[in-house]
Amino acid sequence: MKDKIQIITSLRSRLLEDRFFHSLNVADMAKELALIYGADPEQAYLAGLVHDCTKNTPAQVQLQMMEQGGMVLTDLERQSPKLWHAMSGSLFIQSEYGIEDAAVISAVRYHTTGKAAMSLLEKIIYIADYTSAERDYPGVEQMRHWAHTDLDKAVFEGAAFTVKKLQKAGLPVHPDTLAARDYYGLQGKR
Ligand code: DGI
Ligand code: FE
Ligand code: FE
Repeated sequence: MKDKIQIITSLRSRLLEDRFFHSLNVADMAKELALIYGADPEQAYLAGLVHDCTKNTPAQVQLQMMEQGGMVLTDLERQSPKLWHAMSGSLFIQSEYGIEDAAVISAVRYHTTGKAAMSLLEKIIYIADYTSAERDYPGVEQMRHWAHTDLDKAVFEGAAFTVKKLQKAGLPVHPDTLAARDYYGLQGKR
């Protein structure tokens, strides 16, 4: 596996400047959340660091990576290029960075949509992405509060926010995104 310095050097050249700094901030937030919720802080930092590694990779190249990796896209996925970097990224970190940790691979894979019944690391990366230092959407402070006090509530609010935003924009909502909202919405009602 490439070490942290090699990975950071690679990301600096692969990503646009803002995206590179976003990645460092998500890594920091992921580590912070790992320390609160009892996950491995180094594992969380690594997953946060690489989560958007193919975000600035041309669509055609990402399609090639997914085909080569044997990923078969649904019609909805094919029509939603914004979802591709999570899938292609989960392959890229294995082939280019030598990351074999299945928990890290899955956290990258599901960081955009979320899904029902996520692992602790999957939830940490999903929420670190919403609450990293440079995020400044209305409501981010409330989201940071939930992130630090009730991770499942934060996942529900994040997923519900994304579903609303997509519906308003007339974009198709991935079944995993809906499943994340519904699963964590019910969690809160137990
Ligand atoms: O990569 P980031 O910008 O840091 O964040 P992200 O990986 O959560 O990607 C956010 C983008 O993905 C945003 O433009 C909305 C889009 N997205 C998230 N869930 C869905 C989705 N797009 C579609 N079509 N369907 C989804 O369920
Ligand atoms: Fe992303
Ligand atoms: Fe991100």
